[in-house]
Amino acid sequence: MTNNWVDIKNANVVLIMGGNPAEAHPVGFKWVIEAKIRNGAKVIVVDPRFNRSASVADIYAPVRAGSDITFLMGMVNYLLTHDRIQHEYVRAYTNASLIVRDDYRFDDGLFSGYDAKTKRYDRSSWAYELDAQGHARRDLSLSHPRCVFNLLKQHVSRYTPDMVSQLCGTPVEDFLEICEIMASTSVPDKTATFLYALGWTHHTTGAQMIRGSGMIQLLLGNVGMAGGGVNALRGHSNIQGYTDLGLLSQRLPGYMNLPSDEQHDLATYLAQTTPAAQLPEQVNYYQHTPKFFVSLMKSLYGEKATAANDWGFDWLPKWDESYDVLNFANRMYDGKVNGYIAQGFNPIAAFPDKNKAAAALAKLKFLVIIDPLATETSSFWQNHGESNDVDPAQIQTEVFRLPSSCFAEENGSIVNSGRWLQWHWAGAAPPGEAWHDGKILGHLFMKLRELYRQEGGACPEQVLNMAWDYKDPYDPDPEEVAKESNGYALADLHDEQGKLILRKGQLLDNFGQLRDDGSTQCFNWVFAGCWTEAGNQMARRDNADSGLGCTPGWAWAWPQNRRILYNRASADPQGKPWDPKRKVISWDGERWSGIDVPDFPVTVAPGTQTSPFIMLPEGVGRLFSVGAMNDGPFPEHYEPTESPLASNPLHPAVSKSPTARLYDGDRARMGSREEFPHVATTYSITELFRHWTKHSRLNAIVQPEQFVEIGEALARDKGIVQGDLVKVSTKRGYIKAKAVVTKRIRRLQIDGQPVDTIGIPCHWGFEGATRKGFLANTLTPGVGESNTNTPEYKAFLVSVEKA
Ligand SMILES: Nc1nc2c(c(=O)[nH]1)N[C@H]1C(S)=C(S)[C@@H](COP(=O)(O)OP(=O)(O)OC[C@H]3O[C@@H](n4cnc5c(=O)[nH]c(N)nc54)[C@H](O)[C@@H]3O)O[C@H]1N2
Ligand SMILES: Nc1nc2c(c(=O)[nH]1)N[C@H]1C(S)=C(S)[C@@H](COP(=O)(O)OP(=O)(O)OC[C@H]3O[C@@H](n4cnc5c(=O)[nH]c(N)nc54)[C@H](O)[C@@H]3O)O[C@H]1N2
Ligand SMILES: [Mo]
Repeated sequence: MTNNWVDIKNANVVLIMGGNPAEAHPVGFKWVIEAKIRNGAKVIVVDPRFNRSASVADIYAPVRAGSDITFLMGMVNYLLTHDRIQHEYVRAYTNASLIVRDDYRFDDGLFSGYDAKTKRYDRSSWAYELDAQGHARRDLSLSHPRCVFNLLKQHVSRYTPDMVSQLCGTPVEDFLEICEIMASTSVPDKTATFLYALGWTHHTTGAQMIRGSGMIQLLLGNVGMAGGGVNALRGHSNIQGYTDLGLLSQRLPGYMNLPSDEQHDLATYLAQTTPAAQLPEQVNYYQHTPKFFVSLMKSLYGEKATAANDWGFDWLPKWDESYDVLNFANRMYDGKVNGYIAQGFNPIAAFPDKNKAAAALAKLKFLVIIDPLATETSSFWQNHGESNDVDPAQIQTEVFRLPSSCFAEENGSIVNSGRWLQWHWAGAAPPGEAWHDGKILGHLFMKLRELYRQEGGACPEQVLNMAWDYKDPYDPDPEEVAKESNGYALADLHDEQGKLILRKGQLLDNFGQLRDDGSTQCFNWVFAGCWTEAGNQMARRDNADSGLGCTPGWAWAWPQNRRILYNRASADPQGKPWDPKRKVISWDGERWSGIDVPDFPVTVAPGTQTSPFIMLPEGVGRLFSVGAMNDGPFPEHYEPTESPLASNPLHPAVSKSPTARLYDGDRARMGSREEFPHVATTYSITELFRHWTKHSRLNAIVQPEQFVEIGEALARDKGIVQGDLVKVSTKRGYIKAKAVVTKRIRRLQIDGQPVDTIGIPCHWGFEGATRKGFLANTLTPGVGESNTNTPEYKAFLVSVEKA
């Protein structure tokens, strides 16, 4: 989230699209209701289903699963053609005025630089035209034909209301009404917030859907404002922490990139990851990257990391490709993986294409499950009839189950969607033989290190040189680990005037104290400040409101306890709040201050070149993305990999995402619209959490049995009535479940043909206290989003019949 849960109450408009918070975030959803009650906010839901969020919304509009870019670019087109944008904000705070290179093109569905062989773009033309000093050229009058503003106008001109209706199935009147309500927030004293989650991320074009909402918010002047922003509703209670800590395969903690295969030395890596300012006098925060990185290396390798050995740079793994779930399932399937450790993860239930996943697990030599429960993955080798029809005699994988505790049985911090690190305390001791995860990992690490020490082997340095100086190395304490994330001074630290700011061994106060000379260590620079000499900031529980529901004494938010990101943009270029009633920070002639921690150097005065987005080298929000996206500088609608249309009417020759990752083996597992005519989408329900609360009897009582949702029109055509057992099939397999026949899913007219949607909640399986069922992911396709490789769980083709 750019903002936070409580701040939703400040919005005038709440647009929920690609998420269903009433169902999946029922506690946080109360702030949507607060916005309605206190502010008279309009709540809008755009979803393939009239879901539980829609049931309390002011406006609901249907959309075909996987078509949201059309809707969003249609909205951009509306805002531009009706001149409903926040002009001053757009001119000063976005890259609308920056001029793009003259070899940039978009023709017939492809941006310039496409290589059909590698399915990759050479992105060099998606860049600004530079002057002799290396700064981007700019036309603040927005009249240059190649300034971002005019390129954007041209790009979205195809997304007319009729095109939106044709591709999304949304009635034109509904679309226009929603555009008009959103446009009402283009004035400085109104804001809209976007709430989204998996309904956007689970598509081959998912990242561009999210970008689309960011572009709309920039045009409306809603980024940095209270009640504004782009707000991702995160998943598992600590999934935000997971991303912060860099657990994605290509990342390091604090959103730094793992060095790539080509970045052979520290100097090359740092030169390529530390951006130079692209506008004159621009504040550029990422110039500090070397301090973040060297402090991380000191945290990883301690005294072994020295200037002479590039702080242990060679010991870091180098990134060659994305080791995401699709890649890993494929590697296992191809017999390239010996062992797999699933800790707090149920891959056979969570991966797409379960039948392939099961075959992949069967090729492992060993599989380790670290989990408090018996998961489908731990029993993947057992025959469970139709839902897992395998022959145990043919499966040689040795499965080890290490019973772990559950989060409620340990101390630790959890990062919520609003980036708040909240400390929690164990409610009970783990039962039976269960160990804390840290203790299991500590034991594994110590044993591995012993083996490396005794036997050598490939690259022993990485394990032998790792700093592991916990009081009990077999069972690191959560408090020690949290302090390590915050970081320490490794020598007395002085400021520029020579004044002592920290003594050797003291905890850091903030990431401004980090050094690139080895005198600080910090595992995760964005967490610096969470546990200082003043104590555990995450354990604070002071609910005092500094204004607009901001509670700086409650827990601790990264970065620097800031509650609204980009809050410099809540004030105009002179530093005056756009909306006096919604003042977040302002310039008082000497300093920036306000209800929140300013995200701008507090003594740097407003000026034309000091733009608010200091984490970008150009300092302005990107309507045109330079160099960050794999699939285009502007969002473009491509059909899902399995699409109900013969072709994409926008550009029939390039119907589907040209950059989505699809392995050859998976291509053969894709179905056709002739054989599988209906669109399916998968989702969650309140009563069950993923695949684990089905083990709890109370949850099992309220949702005892697997079901799928089918609209009345299709049910009538197929002779299906409420409660019938139906079989839903894709090219990859089938499930059987009870039919819920509902008005809440409409038949849509798409490109002149009727399209029906089938809703598939995904919680049941062959373990647990509910009735046994099928894994919903038996149906889903193994194709990855162009930037993140997230599978396309939310739009694929099925057929349905009475079982
Ligand atoms: N009770 C409960 N709460 C949970 C979870 C749970 O399993 N149970 N899971 C947690 C986790 S891990 C996560 S990641 C979050 C997920 O939170 P959400 O993303 O909110 O949950 P989903 O139900 O997966 O999907 C949200 C909505 O997206 C819609 N949708 C599907 N396809 C599209 C599309 O193409 N366009 C649009 N606009 N909408 C679409 C679905 O109909 C659904 O209403 O929830 C978390 N909270
Ligand atoms: N078709 C389809 N597929 C999806 C999705 C979808 O919407 N549709 N959503 C995707 C998303 S967003 C997600 S997040 C994944 C979820 O995929 P998983 O993360 O595999 O799902 P969970 O069932 O939550 O599994 C988590 C496991 O962690 C265990 N656990 C709980 N607490 C602890 C603990 O403290 N320590 C340890 N070691 N284990 C613990 C639980 O018992 C459970 O078995 O599924 C993805 N797959
Ligand atoms: Mo998730």
